[in-house]
This record gives sequence, C-alpha cells and structure tokens, in this order.
Amino acid sequence: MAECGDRPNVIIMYADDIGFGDVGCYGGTGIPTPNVDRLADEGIRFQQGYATAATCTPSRYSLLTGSYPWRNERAAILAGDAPLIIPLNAQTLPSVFKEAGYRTAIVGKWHLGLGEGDLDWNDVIARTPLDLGFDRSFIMAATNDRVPCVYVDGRRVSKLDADDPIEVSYGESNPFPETPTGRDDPERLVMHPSHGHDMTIVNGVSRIGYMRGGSAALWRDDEMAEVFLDRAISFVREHRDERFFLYYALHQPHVPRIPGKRFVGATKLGPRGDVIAEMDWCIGEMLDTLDELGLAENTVVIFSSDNGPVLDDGYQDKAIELCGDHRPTGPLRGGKYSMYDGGTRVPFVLRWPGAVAPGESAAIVSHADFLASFASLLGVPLRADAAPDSFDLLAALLGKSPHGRDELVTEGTQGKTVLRQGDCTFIPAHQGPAVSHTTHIELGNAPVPQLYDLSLDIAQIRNLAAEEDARVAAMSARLQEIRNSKRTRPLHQG
Ligand code: NG6
Ligand code: CA
Repeated sequence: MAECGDRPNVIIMYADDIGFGDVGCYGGTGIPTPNVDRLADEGIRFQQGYATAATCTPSRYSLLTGSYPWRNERAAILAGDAPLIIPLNAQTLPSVFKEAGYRTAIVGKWHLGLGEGDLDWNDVIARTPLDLGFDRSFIMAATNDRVPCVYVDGRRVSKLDADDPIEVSYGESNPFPETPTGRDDPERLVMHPSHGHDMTIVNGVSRIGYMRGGSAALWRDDEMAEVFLDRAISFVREHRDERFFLYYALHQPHVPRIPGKRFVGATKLGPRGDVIAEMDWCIGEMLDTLDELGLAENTVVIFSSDNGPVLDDGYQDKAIELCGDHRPTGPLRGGKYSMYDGGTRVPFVLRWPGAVAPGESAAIVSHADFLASFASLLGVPLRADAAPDSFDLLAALLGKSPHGRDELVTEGTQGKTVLRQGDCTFIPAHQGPAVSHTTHIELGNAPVPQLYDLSLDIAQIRNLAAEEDARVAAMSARLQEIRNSKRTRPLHQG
C-alpha cells in the first residue's frame, strides 16, 4: 500500500439532495446504484457522515470554507443572481490544493453566488470560483430550478449571443411581460409546479425567478448530466499527468428531475428514481475513466450529498406516489430542510485503493472536515483565520482510526442549529411548523427541547429531554457557547 505522503488526486462527487437511504450500499432498495455501491465496496462507508446543513448553500459553504454556515448570515439558500458569499481572501478547500501545486476544477452546481451584486450576465463576471482557488470552473450559478438557465464557463455565460442579452430578475412581479410564466401560461408546461416554481418558463418548465434573452445559451435539462460529465472527464484526462482536485457537483436528483432520454423509465420510481440512476451512471463513467487512465489507485474518490432527500420539492413529478417501499432517508427521521438526522446525515463514501482498506466506519465526520484533513495530508499550513470549524480527521477519513468528532453542530434551515455530542443529539425548542405543509417533511420544530440517543434510537422517536434536565441544560449552554465563539478548530491542529 502507498503511504499517505504519496499525494493522491482527489475527486469529490457531491450529489444534490441524495438521501442516506437512496443508494444500495446504504440499504436503498428501489433504485439500482451499482457504481456508488462499487465505490463503497472498494472504499470506506461512513455511517455517521454529515453535511453541515439540510440545504445546499450553507452546506456547500462549509464544504469549501471549513466554517459552520451560520457564521455567515448570507449562507442561506441563495437566489440565482446573488453575489458571491465567500470572501476572496479566504483559504478554501480548492486553494489549499492549489497551494500544494494541484490543478483544481469545479464542474456542476455552484449556488454560492457570483459577482459583487447587480450582476450583468452579458459581461465578464468579476467574482467566480476562479477567485477562490479553482483553476477551471464550469457551473450552473444556482440550482436547476432557478434562472438564469445557462452554464457559466469561467467568467462568462457559455454560448451567449451578444445580440440576445440576458436579463434576470428576482423581484415580486414579472418585469418581462412578453415571456411566459407558469402562473399565467400553464398550458405551455411539460412539468407543472406543485408549490412555488411558477415564474419564467424555460424548456417547458417554470422556474424560480424571471429571465429573458440568452436563447442560444439556455441549457437543456435532459442534456445537463452529459454536459457536466464531459467537462469533468475532460479535466481529468487533461491533467492525468499532474496532481488534480476536482469538485464534481452533480445536479441530480434536485428538481426539476429531467433525465437524459436513455434514463427515462430506468426505474419504477418515476423521474426521481430515473435521475438517481443517471447520477449513478455518471459516477460509473468517471470511475471507468480513472481505470482506463491508470489513475484509480492513487485517486481519492469521495461520494456524498449536500443535504438529505425530499420527494415533493415543488414539481408534480409523482415522486411521492411512485416511491413504493423505497425509503430515501433509510431509518432516519426528517429529510431535506429538517433538524432531524434525515436532513444532514448523508451517504459518505471514500475510496483510495492505494492507501485505504475497504470497510465501514462509525466515526462522526463532517464535510467541514475535508479542508483541515486534506491540508494535513498535503502539508499545507492553515491560516489562523481559516477553516474555523474544520477538524483534521485524516486518520478517521482514511480508516486508520475509529475516532471522529466528539461534537458537531448541524443546521436545519433559517440558522436553526442542533448539537450532537457523542451519541446524543439535542434540538432546542423552536417555533414553526412541525411538518412543512409543502414538502411534508418533519422539520424538527417543537415547543419543547428534544434529546435523542442515536445509538439506541436512530429514528429519533424517544425524546429523552424531560428526563435528562441536566444534560439538556449542558448541551443548550454548549450550543450557545459555540454559536457565540469565533471558531471550534483548535489552532494547534494545522
Ligand atoms: C427552495 C425551493 C426548492 C429548492 C430549494 C433549494 C420553492 C418553493 N422551493 O426554496 O425547490 O430549490 O429552495 O434547494 O421555491 S437546495 O438543494 O439548493 O438547497
Ligand atoms: Ca441540495
């Protein structure tokens, strides 16, 4: 086996809304995921791997900055025209790789903002992933249900015709009356919204936000998987003889779920199942490429998800009706947007054939920990102001130690946080609906505090708070202390 010092390539494959129970290697039954399962067979399957938040922007903010998201008040689900929320001088996950001499790229979903505000999509974009340590960037700005429905290649919208400029608005009403919307022109829709998503129609799908122009630049939803995959594979081929870091941010299975033609009907679960099958195929293509190039042995491949699963996230795509016995969260409670574990505990697989023995781990690990852990692997010192909540868990991530974090803070939505200590998880009392009336997900809001022992009660059914006053008080105080602090990473670590 190779030594850790051999400096591997690293690919993080980050799915959008895949649940803990969605893939076969975590017990999923409804959707074939042979490639994710293969990755798990050949690598380590973490049973307690967490995103830092139950939605995308905060979770990805942590992945790239090693900071809990609530430290930045702008780290909440962003509009498609929001400015970049990561400071330009931050030491980030890609910048650490860059400091170590790696070639770095992002392909796929971004959702951390672009520009400095009041963005002109027709001009050079001032602030992009290229300013945070990525050498290459081919992204969608926000989500596939938000305008503008275009790819951004480096600092420019891809394939934009200068004579057909793009305009974008996230105002209340439609400033472009000649452009059809889901609200006013539902007869034009091929996919209908169930809640929200009734603004500008692009490719027969009404989105969040208004846009006009840019016809030649518009993406086709059914081609998105291949477009991103091609870019991701090209980057790997191009840099096969160098060291590289690739953040491959897959768009599946986020709404609107529109698979490529070959995957229509691939599962019995309808579009949600089909796009997960498509995602798995994309992963297989990447793994095959690594094999073909002889790179598999010394490439760390990570598969995970930005947040937990949701069935009805705003379109009538029969995800609930066709789900059958498949349980997207597996045994966990809640889902996307939730303070329960279903919001943030996600599939988390790491493969490095050259250095890591296959197996399973119960260590508690967070996406926020990649930054300090890879910095440690690469010997890149972290600045004192960097990665405030990232722990060097290299030994746990490589399966050399069963010990991960003792303590972890996760976020549901709206900055509502949860503290995990050992096997116990504490959810403060919160106002708000217990169940979202749109997504039907249990959000974790309750008028009383909640305390669960996850080692005995993974489904978070038995609230121990009433019988564990002292523990509730201590965890409540500790959560407050962390929220008032500037950092949790000990400085001697990196
Ligand atoms: C919500 C959207 C949802 C999804 C989510 C972001 C509505 C009604 N719902 O506001 O469809 O886009 O934002 O998802 O608009 S995430 O995975 O990027 O966090
Ligand atoms: Ca997501």
